[in-house]
Amino acid sequence: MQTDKKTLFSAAQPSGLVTLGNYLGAIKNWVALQDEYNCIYSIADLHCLTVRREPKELRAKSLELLALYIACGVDPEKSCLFLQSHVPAHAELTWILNTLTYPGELSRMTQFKDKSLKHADNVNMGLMDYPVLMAADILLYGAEVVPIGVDQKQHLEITRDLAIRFNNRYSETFVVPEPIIPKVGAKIMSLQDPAHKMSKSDPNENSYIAILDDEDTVIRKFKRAVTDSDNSIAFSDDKPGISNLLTIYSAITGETIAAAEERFAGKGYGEFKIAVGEVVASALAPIRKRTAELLSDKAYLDEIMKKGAEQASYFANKTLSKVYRKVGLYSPERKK
Ligand code: ATP
Ligand code: LTN
Repeated sequence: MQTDKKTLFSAAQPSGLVTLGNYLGAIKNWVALQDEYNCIYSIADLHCLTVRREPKELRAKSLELLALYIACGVDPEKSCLFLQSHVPAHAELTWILNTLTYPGELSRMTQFKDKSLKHADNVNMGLMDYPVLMAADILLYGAEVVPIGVDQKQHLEITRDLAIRFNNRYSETFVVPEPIIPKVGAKIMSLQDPAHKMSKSDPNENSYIAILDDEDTVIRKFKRAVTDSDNSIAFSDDKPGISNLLTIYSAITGETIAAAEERFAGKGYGEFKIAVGEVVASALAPIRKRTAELLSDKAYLDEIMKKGAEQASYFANKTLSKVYRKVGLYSPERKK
């Protein structure tokens, strides 16, 4: 890792299938930013425990997500890739930050409210504390920028608040991070209900595209996408289904939304949906193939995550020692 560049941190949860929303809102951007920043990308397995998981599945998904990051173009030679649970400093800094966090500010978080409704039988402290662990992730590395989808913006704001609060109470310690939110693709909507974001935890499989879906499945899901009864391919607030498809087309091809509208002017919805399906399917096919290849070489993936955890620990422990000192935790003199 080069230190003359600004540091960037981001993560995703190994919580199930990675969707086209995760790819366009986050991971695609991670790849593009690798040369400009000193990038650290984590697999947020501790965050994942805030809802009930099958332990065996969580383990498998963690490895799969690492393979997927690499298959999407995150280069382990350029960026640091590691599992959050392999660097204990994340949990340790969370404890310190908890002492500066008020329950009221956590219970107001939109994601906490949504997930409490969705998992009403398991509203645990971890679910509420989720943003503090996320703040620890970011602050440990002095990250100046954090590429995320729109849904995580509120968590970045609390991260900034905690950094400023700590700095004010104990003296300048943390960098106050800025979000990077993509212009197109920051909030991909469900294909079945364009009023809601595309989410891997949606029980209706037709509502999302998984990055590992095969070509026929991708095209079939786009053919079934919910649109309006009108027949003009135009981006507008009262046409959320078609607008979402135009956004996906534009984010995948790099063509502007206006150019895409022109390309499909006068064409029917059926033809447009197939065209979107085809560009998405051909963008995802090489990722699917590469993920399978990588997963067949577990030793290679284990090596990458071990090296990543070592690199990450070095920076994280340095920050944590500084924090422990500033808050007044005693440390014995080191012998020379
Ligand atoms: P869940 O849907 O289970 O709550 P998630 O997909 O929101 O999970 P992560 O896997 O941690 O959670 O998200 C990884 C990244 O993908 C985050 O930066 C998030 O903002 C982004 N993201 C998630 N859904 C979308 C979406 N529909 N559109 C754009 N970006 C998204
Ligand atoms: N909560 C995030 C995943 C995440 C994250 C982070 C993102 C965990 N720690 C630090 C950016 C920075 C989500 O996308 N659901």
